[in-house]
Amino acid sequence: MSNRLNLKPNDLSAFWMPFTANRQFKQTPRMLVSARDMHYTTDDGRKVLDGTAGLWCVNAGHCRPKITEAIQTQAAELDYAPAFQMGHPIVFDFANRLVSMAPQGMDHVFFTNSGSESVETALKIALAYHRAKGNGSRFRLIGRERGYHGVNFGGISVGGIVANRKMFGTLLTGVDHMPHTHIPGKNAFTRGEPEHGGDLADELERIVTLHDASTVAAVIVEPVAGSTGVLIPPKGYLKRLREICDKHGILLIFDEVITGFGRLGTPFGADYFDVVPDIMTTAKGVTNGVIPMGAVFVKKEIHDAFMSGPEHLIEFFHGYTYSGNPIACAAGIATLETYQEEGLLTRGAELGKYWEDALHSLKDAPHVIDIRNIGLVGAVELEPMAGQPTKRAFSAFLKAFEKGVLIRTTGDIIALSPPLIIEKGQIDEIVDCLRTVLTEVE
Ligand code: PXG
Repeated sequence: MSNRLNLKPNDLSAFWMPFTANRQFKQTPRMLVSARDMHYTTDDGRKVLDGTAGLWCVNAGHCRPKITEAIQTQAAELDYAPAFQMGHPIVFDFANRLVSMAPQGMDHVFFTNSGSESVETALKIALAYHRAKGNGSRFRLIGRERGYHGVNFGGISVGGIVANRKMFGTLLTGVDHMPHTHIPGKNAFTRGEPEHGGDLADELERIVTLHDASTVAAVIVEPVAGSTGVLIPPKGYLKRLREICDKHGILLIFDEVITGFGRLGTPFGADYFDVVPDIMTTAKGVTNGVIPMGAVFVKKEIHDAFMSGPEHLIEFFHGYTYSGNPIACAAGIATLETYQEEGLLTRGAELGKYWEDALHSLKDAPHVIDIRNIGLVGAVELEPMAGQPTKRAFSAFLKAFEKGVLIRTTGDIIALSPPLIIEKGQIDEIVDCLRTVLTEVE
């Protein structure tokens, strides 16, 4: 049934909305009923330019025919196959295609259904890998302040976003955090990678010394921290993390749920920064956001460490009913083909300079205290209203939506991450809208 037949549900109360101000939303709902390419259409027939690729996932734009058709065909041919002890051809095909585009040496992939599940999977692989190698004392996991790794228990434990952690008890034990790398006093209005803060990677050395390397299993970071408001790693920071991990036999996990699939103008963040992790978590853009899916990439030696013992036994006690779901794989293959045919995984590099100049033209707009950008990601940080943090950015979000542009806010930071098919004129549209909004908000 089309949404159009049921444009205004009478009762919005049953659905408890995720990460949403439920009461505010239900008083003045913002309903999207259809989408195509760069635009959503609202229930009152307005077109809204998508400045956020949905939630950082619709990298090829909306309702792309190839993806839609692949899903329709697959649903009619093989809807579901058991994920455990059975296979179906398309999941092997998709895995092969994914590893062929992955950073060097990452030649195995484990399927999940979301970024959060990819993170749990990666953490479990790291712990189990060390145990399989006879290093069971390596049980500690190191994350970072302001890191976002989804909402499951492992992810919020290594994550560093206070509101996502404080309500949920003791979380995982044996976790520590490196400091975040946001130093606005020195790096405000940086274009691309900031000059200052690369030495913050040495904090990992301090933490490893405190706990002793023999207890540390893995370090997990987002190459560019997205959810917390687009924190771009200072020059040299990720390379230094890699060196310290290598020195101490610690696995390095890149959470590429946002940076994967072209967001930075390279296929993965690992390519952009020329640092290859041991494990890489992805989701979102792997299927253009259309069907829930995640994929965890691992290096051969990690995978191979599990392949021992009697051959009739399960090697890794982990997996999901929907791991490698056929319809998700069909969506994923059509997504990769669309990215390849249209050069979308490197389009961010071509448009990056235009995007950067456009965003930084907002430097003199009211309330702006910092602007950051990399690839096709950007953030405009606002001075919070006295005593009312987040309110100014949320008002900006509401006003921009009224004016026909979808943005995201986190705290008092406006985050932008449009579909990679965006045209220059549409970049101007986003920036012009923001300028007007910033002059109108209190
Ligand atoms: N890791 C990272 C780095 C993420 O950005 C997740 C894991 C979890 O993915 P799932 O699929 O479980 O949601 C994410 C998700 C935002 C925003 O606007 C960011 C995410 C999700 C929704 C909104 O900042 N990132």
